[in-house]
Amino acid sequence: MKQSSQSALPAPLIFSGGEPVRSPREWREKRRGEIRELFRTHIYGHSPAAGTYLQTFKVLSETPRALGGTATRRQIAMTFEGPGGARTIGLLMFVPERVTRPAPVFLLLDNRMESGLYRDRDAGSGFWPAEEIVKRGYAAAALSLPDVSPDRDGALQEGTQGIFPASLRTDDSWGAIATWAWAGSRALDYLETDPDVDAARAAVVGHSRGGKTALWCGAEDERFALVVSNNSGSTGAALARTTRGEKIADINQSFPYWFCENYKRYSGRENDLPVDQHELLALMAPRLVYVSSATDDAWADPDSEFAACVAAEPVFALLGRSGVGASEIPPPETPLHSGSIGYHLRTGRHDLTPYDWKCFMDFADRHYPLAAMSTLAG
Ligand code: GTR
Repeated sequence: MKQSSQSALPAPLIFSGGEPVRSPREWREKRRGEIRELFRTHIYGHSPAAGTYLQTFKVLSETPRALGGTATRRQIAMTFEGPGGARTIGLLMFVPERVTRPAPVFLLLDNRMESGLYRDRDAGSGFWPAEEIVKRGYAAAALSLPDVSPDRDGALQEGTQGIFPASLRTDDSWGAIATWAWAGSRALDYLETDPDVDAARAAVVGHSRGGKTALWCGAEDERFALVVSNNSGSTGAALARTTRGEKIADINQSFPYWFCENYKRYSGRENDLPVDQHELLALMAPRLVYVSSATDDAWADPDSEFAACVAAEPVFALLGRSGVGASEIPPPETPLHSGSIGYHLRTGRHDLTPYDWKCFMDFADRHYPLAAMSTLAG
């Protein structure tokens, strides 16, 4: 494995054969695929290719004047069929009512089932502040991850993976995180068909295990314009080699079903991994990526999350984008929003809060081309 000169991290701009990546084209056409394949084989697993299953979408309900009259609530059933059977997943969304153009969308990969609070009524949730999102002219969509695949060991076949026979699984097959991420892409398939949504301005957001999922979703699916990882930590934004929080051995021990079987080989052997997490962030380039940390979240290790942002910068630079724009972690409540890698550190514990959402939307407002933004009427 090639190491970069300043650190022990694998170098994203050196091919596995040792040659440097010399142009944006070499990155796009060869190196990006090489790195993504390493992540698939050693960490997250391979997800099924399009064409190996059928999918259908059905709008189940449409409720105007929701969220205090500001939004239409829409519930969609996404059904998938494969050789092992069929599974249906619900997608919940609110689209702003008073818009003159399709709205850009924030899709939350909801690991806490908080979005369910809004299924039939206007509830309030700091974790998914749908009212605030809509107020700012964005559509708010959410997928409940346990509905996609239960968050417990031994249950992959109960979830969406059950559309394929278990006998097809290999050591580099998708784990729960990749299954959740795959469902995020299927939600985007639906959103592309929704006339109220500007799917070219779609952000995927997740917290913690959902943040790891959002990153993998954005790495696999280049249609997402913005990828947001909140407090994602180990096997999310935090560098495996430097983290002082959760290690690969810890995560494989507690959550043996999240990643592919091959990942277990790296428990206690971080330095043998052919990639590190800055390269996952680099897979988003030249799109927008956002990492957020919290001061009391030592298990996710803010320093290693920030260091991954810095180490991803050379790839963004090669593609003509600026990165996070600082080499030291900023003080709390001082978001870094100038480049294509956004970052903030929030005071407080491991959580997804209205402050975090405000930062994500500020970042999107700043970087999405103005012409593409929906405009609130009246
Ligand atoms: C922890 C786990 C972390 C993180 C967190 C969460 O128990 O060790 O990797 O994913 O759960 O999802 O809240």
